[in-house]
Amino acid sequence: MMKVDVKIWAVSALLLACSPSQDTGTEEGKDLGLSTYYKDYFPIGVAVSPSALQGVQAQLIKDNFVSMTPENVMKSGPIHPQEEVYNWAPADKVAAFAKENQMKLRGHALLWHNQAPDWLFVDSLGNDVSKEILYQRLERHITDVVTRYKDVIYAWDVVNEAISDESGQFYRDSKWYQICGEEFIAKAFEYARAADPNVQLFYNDYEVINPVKREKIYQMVKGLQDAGVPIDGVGIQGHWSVYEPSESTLRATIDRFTGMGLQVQITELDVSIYPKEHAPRDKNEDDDDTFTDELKQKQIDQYDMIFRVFRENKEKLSSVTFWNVSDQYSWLDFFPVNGRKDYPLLFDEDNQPKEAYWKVVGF
Ligand code: 9MR
Repeated sequence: MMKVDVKIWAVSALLLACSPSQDTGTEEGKDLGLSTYYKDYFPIGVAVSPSALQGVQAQLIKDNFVSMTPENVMKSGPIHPQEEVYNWAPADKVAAFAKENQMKLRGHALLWHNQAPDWLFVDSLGNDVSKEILYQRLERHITDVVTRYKDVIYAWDVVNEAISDESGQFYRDSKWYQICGEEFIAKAFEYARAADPNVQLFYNDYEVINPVKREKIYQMVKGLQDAGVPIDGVGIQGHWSVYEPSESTLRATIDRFTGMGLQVQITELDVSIYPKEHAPRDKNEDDDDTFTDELKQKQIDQYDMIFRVFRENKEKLSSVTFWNVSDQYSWLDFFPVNGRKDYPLLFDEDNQPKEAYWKVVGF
């Protein structure tokens, strides 16, 4: 008898937990977890460091997210610091957590101008290597990293941020571009496809809401597709603010990349409480980092709009990922203004859901 009761209770609890339409579902204190509310829309992920995978944040991650992206540990500098040295342990930890908890994992990032190791670009005398040598190194790096996580990673950011922010310049003037020209982009996708025929391959960038940069990204991606380069999707990072984007700009941004036959994902979402700046600078006396009621309301409204647009575009978006877990720590505490606290996420400094969270799940 006892056993039957327990079973009935467990089944009802499961039904309750899986149903976003329960009218009590969005009341504070009866939280189903962010991803459960969105289970009929798109998977929701979060960028993590290995240190977030224990204690309070680990629980928060398990309760709210069904996907993860390693914030730093799979980038080429951290994971491949010297030509013959791989630092697998931190990345393995993220991969193991994903497997243990049946979470999806996005790989980030195989080729980036930032956080790339110095050895990659120079010979033993410190001179730039030829493009042939750079391609050999890139192929080995991509093959080794993609192969190691083949069993758990479903999508890779293959090339990150190759387009310039300057309106008069198409490609970013990176070490990759200086040595190889634009061809390195196609090569990276080809090496990744050869290492894993099944993984989804993405181009990922920020400031896609800027119409000039967006058009350059579109043209580049279209060019890759037309040339038969194995690209499966575009990652719109989404480092936004309470002041941008507007609803019409957000819609235009998503729409530009749909209809290409590619996946579109929001890969690095956060909503800063400050006007957006892209260059690092020192903190000055005008930098007030009080999270005022007015800013809280602006952030609630902005998150509300963003997720409404995402929901309306659920057929076009295959995933939405937040960049960091909670306001306890975010990369925006150090950038662009070092030491200026930001509050960009849906969970507060104590890892509790903010009002913006309740707004996002209360549809
Ligand atoms: O969040 C990352 C931060 O911890 C690193 O210090 C920084 C290095 O530049 O990279 C941050 O992540 C970036 C991501 O890899 C690519 N898009 C922009 C992200 C924020 O800068």
